[in-house]
Amino acid sequence: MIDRIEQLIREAEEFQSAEPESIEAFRIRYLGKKGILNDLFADFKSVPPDQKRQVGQKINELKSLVSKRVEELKSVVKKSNKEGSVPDLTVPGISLRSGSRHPISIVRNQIIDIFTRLGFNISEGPEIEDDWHVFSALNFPPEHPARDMQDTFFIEKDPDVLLRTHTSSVQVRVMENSQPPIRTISPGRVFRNEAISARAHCIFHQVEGLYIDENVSFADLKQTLMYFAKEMFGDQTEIRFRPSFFPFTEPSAEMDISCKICGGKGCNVCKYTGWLEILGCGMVDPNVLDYSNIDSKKCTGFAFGMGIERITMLKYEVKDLRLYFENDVRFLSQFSAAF
Ligand code: 2NM
Repeated sequence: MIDRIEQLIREAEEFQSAEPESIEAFRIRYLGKKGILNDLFADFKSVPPDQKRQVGQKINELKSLVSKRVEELKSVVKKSNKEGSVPDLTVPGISLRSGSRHPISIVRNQIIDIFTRLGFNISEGPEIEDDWHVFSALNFPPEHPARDMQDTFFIEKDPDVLLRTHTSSVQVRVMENSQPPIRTISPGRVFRNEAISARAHCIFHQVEGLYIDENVSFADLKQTLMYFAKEMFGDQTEIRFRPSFFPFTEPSAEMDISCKICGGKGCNVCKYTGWLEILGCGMVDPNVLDYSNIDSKKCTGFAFGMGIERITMLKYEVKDLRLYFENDVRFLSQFSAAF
């Protein structure tokens, strides 16, 4: 019997496993109800009394060895499980879908980038304005139709509180608060009381520009806006000016670019004219300078204004203004996250 127990002790010592199932099978084989140790304890009854002490010691030795071995093996498994929970860095990652920038933001940033390269700074001002900054200081006569309830959102009449209809109001504030040389652009939201359609919206975005110094000429205006057109729409872009009228500029003009869709040959985007209107501009009316305490005898200036929605429509061939405001991801995700 001693030999048999010693054989079992060697076997138990040599037992190796990292599998929880086979460690448990090992435990049951020795320590289970019908296990080896219970059999040995049963056989122990028939051991002659003079050997009982020695055999008993050997059985206990086996029992504690098996228990110790089971605990040892289990703790190795536990530890390696913990190591197994460290992520496998070779597994391909789940890629995060990055958002995209709104096309109006992309184009606004491009316009800002082009004019800051020419030395223009950026000015901002309130969306909620008063009559002075939106109309009177810009040389709008008292009965001008733009002052009509039909065109302008009035919040209060007396004192007058209204939503700006153009960002020229920001430039009035710049002129009031600084002296030439002034070179500034003012991007921002503007509001007009219009029925919403594919071509009109009551909220849209503008960038207006203003350059005031001694001897600023219409040639400076043309050169600046030609640079802008070529940077924005490509080196092949041509420009032309048509006479126009604005209360705040004299002379005033509208600038067209050669149609970049058909290259000037004529298509339905340019309505077969080969030209696309992109902005209004002109020499700042001396009255406007004087109203804001800039000496119109010493300084001249040019100004321009453009709708970002329109530039974006031409650049990306967006056919309906309403897409800019609906935030439909099928539209938005077509634009990149860059810029
Ligand atoms: C335009 C067209 C022409 C303009 C004028 C001014 C200011 F404040 F200097 F008088 N800012 N922007 C201007 C001139 C805007 O938008 C079509």
